[in-house]
Amino acid sequence: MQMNKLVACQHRSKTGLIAGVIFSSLLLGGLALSFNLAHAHDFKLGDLLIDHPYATPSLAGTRNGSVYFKGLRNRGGQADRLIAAKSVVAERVELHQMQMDGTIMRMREVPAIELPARTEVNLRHGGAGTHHLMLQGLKQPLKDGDRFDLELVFEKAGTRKVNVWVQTPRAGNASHTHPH
Ligand SMILES: [Cu+2]
Repeated sequence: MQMNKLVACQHRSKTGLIAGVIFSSLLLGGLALSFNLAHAHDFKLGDLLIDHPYATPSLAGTRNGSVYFKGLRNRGGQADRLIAAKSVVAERVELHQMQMDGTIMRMREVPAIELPARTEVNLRHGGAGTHHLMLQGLKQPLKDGDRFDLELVFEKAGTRKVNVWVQTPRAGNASHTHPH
């Protein structure tokens, strides 16, 4: 619809043609941008790439939630550490690690998540040894489709605000217990 109007105006005059070309570029640029935003979701901070932060919808009756990442990549030659996080949606955000305790999977709070040089750390949900961020005291339940800001504090790289997408994980090992 809009494209047709632009094409029509391009035939009117030389000025119209130039304006039309500029408007077309802007329009196409806008389309390309929204396409990228819909499909890619990552944040950069120095050598760090924070890939797709996501949270799972709240379980009924709980006031905590977990934030995961597709990955946290350190592309630099120097190790860094994630040392803290905070968000307005929760009273407190803790760094957690899953650990096997006999046959039971438990999680414990850790002071930092190590990001060795030239390494990608897996922070997806599930699995012994994996990390996640724990939202404690959620002000309201997280619902599928919600988005919220989260501030990540790295020891060397500094602070980066990222946007977390609330989504139901695809079929797989989505469940781990949160005995808080
Ligand atoms: Cu946890």
